Amino acid sequence: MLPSSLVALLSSAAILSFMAGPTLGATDFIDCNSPCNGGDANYELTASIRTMPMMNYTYKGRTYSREGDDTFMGPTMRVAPGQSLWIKLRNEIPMDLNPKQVEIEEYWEMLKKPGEKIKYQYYKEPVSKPEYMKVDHPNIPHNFDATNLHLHGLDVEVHMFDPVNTHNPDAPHISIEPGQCYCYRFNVPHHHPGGMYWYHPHLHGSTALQMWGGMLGVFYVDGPLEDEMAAFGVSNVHEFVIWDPALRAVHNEPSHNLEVDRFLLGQTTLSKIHPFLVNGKYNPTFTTAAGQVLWLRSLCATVENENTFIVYRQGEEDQPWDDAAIPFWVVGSDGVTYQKPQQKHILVMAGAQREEILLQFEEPGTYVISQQGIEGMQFFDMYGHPHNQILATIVVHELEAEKSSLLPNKPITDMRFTPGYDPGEDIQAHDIAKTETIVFTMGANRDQAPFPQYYVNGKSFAPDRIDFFAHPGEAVEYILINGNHNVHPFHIHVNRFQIQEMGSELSTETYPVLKHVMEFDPSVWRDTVVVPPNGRARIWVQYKNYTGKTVFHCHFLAHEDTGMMSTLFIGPPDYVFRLEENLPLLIGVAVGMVFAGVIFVVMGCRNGDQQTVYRPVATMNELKVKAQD
Ligand SMILES: [Cu+2]
Repeated sequence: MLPSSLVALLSSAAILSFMAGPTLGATDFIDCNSPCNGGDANYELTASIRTMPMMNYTYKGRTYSREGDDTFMGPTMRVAPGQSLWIKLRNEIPMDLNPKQVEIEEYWEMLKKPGEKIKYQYYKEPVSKPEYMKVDHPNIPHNFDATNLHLHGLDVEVHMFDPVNTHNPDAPHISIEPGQCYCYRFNVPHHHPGGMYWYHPHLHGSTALQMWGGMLGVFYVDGPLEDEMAAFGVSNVHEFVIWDPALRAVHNEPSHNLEVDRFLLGQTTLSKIHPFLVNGKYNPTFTTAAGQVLWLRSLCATVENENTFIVYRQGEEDQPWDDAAIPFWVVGSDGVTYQKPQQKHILVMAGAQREEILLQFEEPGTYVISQQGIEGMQFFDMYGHPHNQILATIVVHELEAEKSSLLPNKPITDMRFTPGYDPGEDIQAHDIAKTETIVFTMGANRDQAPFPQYYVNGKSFAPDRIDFFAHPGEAVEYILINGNHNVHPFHIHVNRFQIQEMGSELSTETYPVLKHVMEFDPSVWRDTVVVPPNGRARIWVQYKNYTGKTVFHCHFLAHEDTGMMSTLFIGPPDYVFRLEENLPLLIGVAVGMVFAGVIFVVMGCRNGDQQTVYRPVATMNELKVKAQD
């Protein structure tokens, strides 16, 4: 009896330990009093809610800025290639504030009545009761007071899921609740290109809300560009951070309070005003001298809008850009420096893209940087979204004779820079391990929440489902398809790509700016690309050193929060025992073991019977009878 009960005990212990799942890996949550400063570079960020004046509004939103700061932006961070970087993120956003998660009844009420908010009355009919709505809970905006951190464009450890660098395919989002602290530890590789990057929160459900509040900051990786610019005599350098906060007049008072906004309900709230601000100001002024080079390190940190960058002499901004725009030079994109400056007369930028821009004016005067011509391709193109607007003004003074030291020591066209990527690293066709298709589409079904719906390959985001796999060292071709009439900027974490092709079914005659949306140089490395409306982009991603569970998504953050994101696993995932997947096998094993145990016991009993009941005569007689037959 002892061996069979021992077997049963051992097998049930094994089953129980399987059922408990993987032992929880260490996480990087820390006690807020504990230090997080063991890196070569150490930073501390605090998320909180602050009120500050902006334009004619009193603005209240979630921010990394601190008491006394006159900007919504967080502190600038900097690291050198090869350094370790530790960031302590503290969440001081008060718990349980508004906005509450949108109730299903509110969606239902809104969707019943097509009108100014809902253009899409010709899609699936609404249902007769809110309880009949099809609800996709993970993709309804939520988690407003929790947060986390994304280092956008950096080639560092995966850090969307807990802990940093996780290889557990079931790992949950890093979600830092009010009052909690997290210690992010990164290793910036020696080969990392030096340039302009940025950081922002990335918790599914609250990314757009927190970015509308101003949770963003600039991040630099040291590189040769700054010294090389200084050597050319380029010293008039400014950041140019474009941002589209959601402002809303409340009770005719020029104030805005994100806390009372019913976040993203329908995503088409007409009461919102979305101006473009530059460095947190409406139409700020930059100054330079004739002949001097003005270096604008630009970041398009918009939540859900693209914009153009066109330079005009003031008063000429109504002229076609092909005739009247003043050319400028771009010397780097998305943190990667070019070897040679490229001349442009218009740039179309979408959320997350960075461009290193050099401007040089021959004549004194006043100039403007204009955003225009995007109507028809902006998200929904609804009233309330930014249309034509002056982003900034540039005043160019006469160069005084004694100030010739302000001039560069060579023409911009002759400047050469150390490229962020060696030209020998360009991806070749024979490097491509596989081709995959990624389709961005929207749904506008009035029987579903959230509304509208956002999909990648027909599916909304599911954090526990792994959608794509890749391996370090391999290059993968992705064919990005945009099935919608508005743009979706594609961003992939950890690794960069080169664009091979872009196209659209729309007419560049009807949408002249589309020609510039589709302008690309296959040698340029990017981490974000605008997938043209009703169009496509074919890209080659080079997977490098870091592995684990991460994501790619649309960088219109409201789209991402409502489903337009996919999980991506780089390298082999850790084995994780999933009870629901393995239950049939487990039941089979358990039943088999019980059966084996029963047989063992029965056999044991029968052996025991033979020992106690001795019937030699009967048995022998039976055998004799058979032998005689
Ligand atoms: Cu999108």
